Amino acid sequence: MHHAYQKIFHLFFAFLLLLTSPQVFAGTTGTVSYAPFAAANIPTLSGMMLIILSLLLMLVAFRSAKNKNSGVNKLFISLLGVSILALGSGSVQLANTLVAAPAPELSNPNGGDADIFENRLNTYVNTSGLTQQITGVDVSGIQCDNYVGDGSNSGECATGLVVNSGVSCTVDCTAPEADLSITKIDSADPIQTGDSVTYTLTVNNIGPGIAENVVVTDELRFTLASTNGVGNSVFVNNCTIVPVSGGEDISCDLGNLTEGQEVIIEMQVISGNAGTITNTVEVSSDTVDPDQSNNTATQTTVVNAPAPTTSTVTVIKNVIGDDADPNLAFNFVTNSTSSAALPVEFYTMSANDSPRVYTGLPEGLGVRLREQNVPENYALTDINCVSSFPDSTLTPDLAQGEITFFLVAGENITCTFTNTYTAP
Ligand SMILES: [Ca+2]
Ligand SMILES: [Ca+2]
Repeated sequence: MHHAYQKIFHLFFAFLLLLTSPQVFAGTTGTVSYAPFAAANIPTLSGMMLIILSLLLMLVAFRSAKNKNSGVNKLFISLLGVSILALGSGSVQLANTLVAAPAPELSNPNGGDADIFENRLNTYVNTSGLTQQITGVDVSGIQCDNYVGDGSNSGECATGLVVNSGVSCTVDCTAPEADLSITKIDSADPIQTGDSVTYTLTVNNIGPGIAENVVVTDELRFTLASTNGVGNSVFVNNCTIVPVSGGEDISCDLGNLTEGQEVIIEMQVISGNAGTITNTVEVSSDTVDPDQSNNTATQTTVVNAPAPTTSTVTVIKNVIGDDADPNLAFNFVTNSTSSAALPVEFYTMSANDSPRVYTGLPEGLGVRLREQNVPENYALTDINCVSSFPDSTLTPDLAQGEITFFLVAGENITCTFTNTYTAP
């Protein structure tokens, strides 16, 4: 199929690219801070929450002492509040004051900091032998869009998370995926041979991440007639012709595309012959694309041959009957409303003769085909005319042995005159 296209089409491509510069990120690391956890029975409260709670409890204890003078309850509530205040304050202080050497694990029993690295799933195993609590996670200086940090993600190292000995938490800084898409539309369909059609390719990064090293490939080898077909190609910006087995492709290096970034490529095609242009483009990048279904686009464009403006008339001689002589000549006369286009012609035809063909006849020409002086025992029994245009009215006059009609532009009419042999 593709070879057929190669024979049919001669294409001319011109590309226009709209690009912006790629985005660059710094490559520093972040930090997970942790500290020993002293109250495993209250695992879900953050340090600040513990302070607030302890202050409330102390307020309750104060009012209880003032209003009810209930010694036992006052003492109990006051002690509880102070103990929680101490715990909460300790947690906050540990986060601010304890600085340990960066470690890939939560290995220091006294707490510390662990590095967070870009482009990986950072996993922190608590090997300290004690229960630890995450006191802070800093990803402000690194590319880590996958990290949520609000405690809603199970297993994520979030501030306040209690990590039991031997258990791990994670900070997901894997590179985000980027869903690239490409579409291709044609400016006209169908077109005529010699016409041009402009294909518009639209590349879009749906995101969420940056698509790195985006390349658009047009498998021109399946579309073009030959290498001569791209001899006159003009490419702007980053599109180049790439020799491949079986022909040439087009490759466009678009660099990095940020989320939402769109690139328009315009491709002009000039058809050579009738048929159908089928062309496929593909977009790819170094970044993981979760949806490959929108990475290719195929467009077809029908190319019609220009409608003929002149007409053709064909006369066929047919003779039937058991004893009919296929070599017997019958007399014909053809004339028209324009002697220049179709002068009066007298001629003979037998059933063995090739059809008589008149070509290049102009639109509106009136034509008369007539069989006359029919030989004895060969009655003219049918005049059957067929037009290439179904709407044409063709009414023979069998008694007169003739048919007249006016030609429509591009019309082809074939008339068969049938004589039937009748034995004497
Ligand atoms: Ca995609
Ligand atoms: Ca189309």
